[in-house]
Amino acid sequence: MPDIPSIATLLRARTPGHSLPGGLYTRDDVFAADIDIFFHRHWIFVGLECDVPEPGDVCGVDIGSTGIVLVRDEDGSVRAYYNVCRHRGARLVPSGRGIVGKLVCPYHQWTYELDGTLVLAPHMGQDFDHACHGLRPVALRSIGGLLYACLSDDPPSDIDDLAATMEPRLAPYGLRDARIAFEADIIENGNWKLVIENNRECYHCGSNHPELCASFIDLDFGFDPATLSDEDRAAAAAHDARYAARVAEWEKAGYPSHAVEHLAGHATNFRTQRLMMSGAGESQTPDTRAACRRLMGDMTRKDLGDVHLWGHNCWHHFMGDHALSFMMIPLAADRTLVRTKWLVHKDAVEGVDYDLDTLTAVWTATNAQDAELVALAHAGAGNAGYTPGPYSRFTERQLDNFMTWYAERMALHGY
Ligand code: 3BY
Ligand code: FES
Ligand code: FE
Repeated sequence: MPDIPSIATLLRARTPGHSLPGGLYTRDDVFAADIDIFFHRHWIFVGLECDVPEPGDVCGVDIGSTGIVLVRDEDGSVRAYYNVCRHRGARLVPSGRGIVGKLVCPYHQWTYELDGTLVLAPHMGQDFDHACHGLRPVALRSIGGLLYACLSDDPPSDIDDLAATMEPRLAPYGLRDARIAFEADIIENGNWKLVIENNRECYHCGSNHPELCASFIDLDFGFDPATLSDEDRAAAAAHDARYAARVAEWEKAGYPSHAVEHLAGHATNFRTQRLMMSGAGESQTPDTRAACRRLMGDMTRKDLGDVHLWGHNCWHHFMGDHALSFMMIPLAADRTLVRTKWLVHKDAVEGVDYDLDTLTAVWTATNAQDAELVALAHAGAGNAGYTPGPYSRFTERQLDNFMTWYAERMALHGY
């Protein structure tokens, strides 16, 4: 029986510019380390302010075995607590959205205010100290209406950089006043890092995503410039010039658009950029035109492209008429939850301002296609014949950037 290499050995065996040694995608001990480091010690995207729009709205979110509950309190602030009762630790609320007056534990009815204070604990005696048994808070930040939580007692401080970059970019989209028009959960049969890899390239788009390709333009020009004909090189240069002109025009109009990347060297992984879209350029819909007549927030224009934001467990698209928010939570080494929310202005009315099928068509199809691709990649990573393969320097450089960040964070946490 050969020795099983340690996680650190697998990480050291990684060849930059290549996919990971298979065990880093498939092994249970790596999954446990990933959850501990990337989901319990880093800021992760957990939901939206519009998941809990009114005081008394709650939303349970499970991150591995650790559940949290998002709560809109009486003052209108969103708070997060561990979803665990301070009596004997029963889970307080089920996962998903609900409405409560107070948070009442189903087991022995300990009762908490929305601000987490314990107000009722029957039969605990005169000398029982309620004040010492409030719900345990979880660090939470709302960035333009996107909720990020960190389960560590010492959350990375560079969440401030994400906030400084995204608050002005998101403000016109009014996410705090948006409504979730539709939500879909998919459990993908693959490791979370394969979900990330799949999301950070569009090498696979042309052959797999006919619906998305109507509007989506790849971030990275997918060709080696050295192999291009003069004609194609001129077309690529014209594309770059058109994009640069759009960015300049958007920025002059007050809409930040240039790329900002915080990858290796940062704790909080993010990348944002305002992207052009193809066709009519308005929205990720089958005909590339706005699906919703009522625009998001204060938006008055439909030609402001797509503000794209990635984190290590999320990706989002903010467009004039609607927004898409994807949260990714690993369930096991080979299973990952991808939760998609389609957002519209809170006053937009289904059937009047938008047709739900038109709104959701592109990403319903794209998610299903991506789930199949991730399952294929995971199946291959567990094959005895698997060896790490080369990322394209032209279309897959973001995969290498992600894995460099991943390996760096693992090393900083002792691997
Ligand atoms: O991040 C996204 O949403 C896009 C779509 C397909 C691949 N990816 C770059
Ligand atoms: Fe919650 Fe007993 S465990 S009241
Ligand atoms: Fe895809």
